[in-house]
Amino acid sequence: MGLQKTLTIAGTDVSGGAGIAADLKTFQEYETYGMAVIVTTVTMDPETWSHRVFPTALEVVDSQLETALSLSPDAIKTGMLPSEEIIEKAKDAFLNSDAKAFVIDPVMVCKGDDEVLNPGLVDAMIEHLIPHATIVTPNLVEAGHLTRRKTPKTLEEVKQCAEAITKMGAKHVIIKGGTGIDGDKAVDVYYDGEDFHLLKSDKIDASFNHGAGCTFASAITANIAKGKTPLEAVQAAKAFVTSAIKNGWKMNEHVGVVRHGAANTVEEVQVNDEQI
Ligand code: PXL
Repeated sequence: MGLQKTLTIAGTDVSGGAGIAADLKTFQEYETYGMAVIVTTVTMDPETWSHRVFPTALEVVDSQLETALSLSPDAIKTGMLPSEEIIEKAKDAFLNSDAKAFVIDPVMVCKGDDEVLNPGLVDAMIEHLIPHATIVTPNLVEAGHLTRRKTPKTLEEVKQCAEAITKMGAKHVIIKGGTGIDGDKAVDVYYDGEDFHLLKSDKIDASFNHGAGCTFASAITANIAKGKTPLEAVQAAKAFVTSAIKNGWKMNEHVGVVRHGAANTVEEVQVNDEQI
């Protein structure tokens, strides 16, 4: 029997924690058939771990997309898209496919940094990606940039960002509050244009969490490809990524990565869903 086909259009993080590697590892954990279009290559200086970002030549992006679309992906996810042209190409790929979901992880900053590298990218995401998104998965900083507000800090501010993002055309949004919203739980806020759900898990040590965002969005993609609703998909994905973070490990003196498949191999964690 064939498998559901999940396509990521994203960057490759050579260290294997985030980006394409995280996506394919996660797709495999769910036994979907992972495929990849590499639009960026990110390398790290071995001494300082500062990142270098190399966009893929447009001709090479086009050729990869042509191949990927010929294989009829069931769900498409985007990650680090390095230019406005490539953002438009990702949109066209989805619109020219029969994929049932377009999952947008609006990667715009490197971890811990709240300066957007290229402000034009945010405009292009708003124009080309958000209106077609089945679900968008911003963290707090990205939610602020997408809605042209300051980074949301309270639950009320996060809810306002979620409403604004659905008004921009996204069908669903999950804002990853994580440990950044006051309270004793790690809270992510899901909104479908009508109802809010607070997905809560225990706050855990997140020292080794490189790759968490990519893992979460690709887990959502795999779950939707396999027939779950977006809400069921985020519930499953939050449990999956929380286990991955809890079991993260130190790779070197600069970075600690999530253990992508920990939910299947080490332990399951509990997520509570509260509709408000
Ligand atoms: O975590 C964001 C991210 C996404 N994609 C790639 C990355 C990173 C962070 O380093 O390298 C390719």
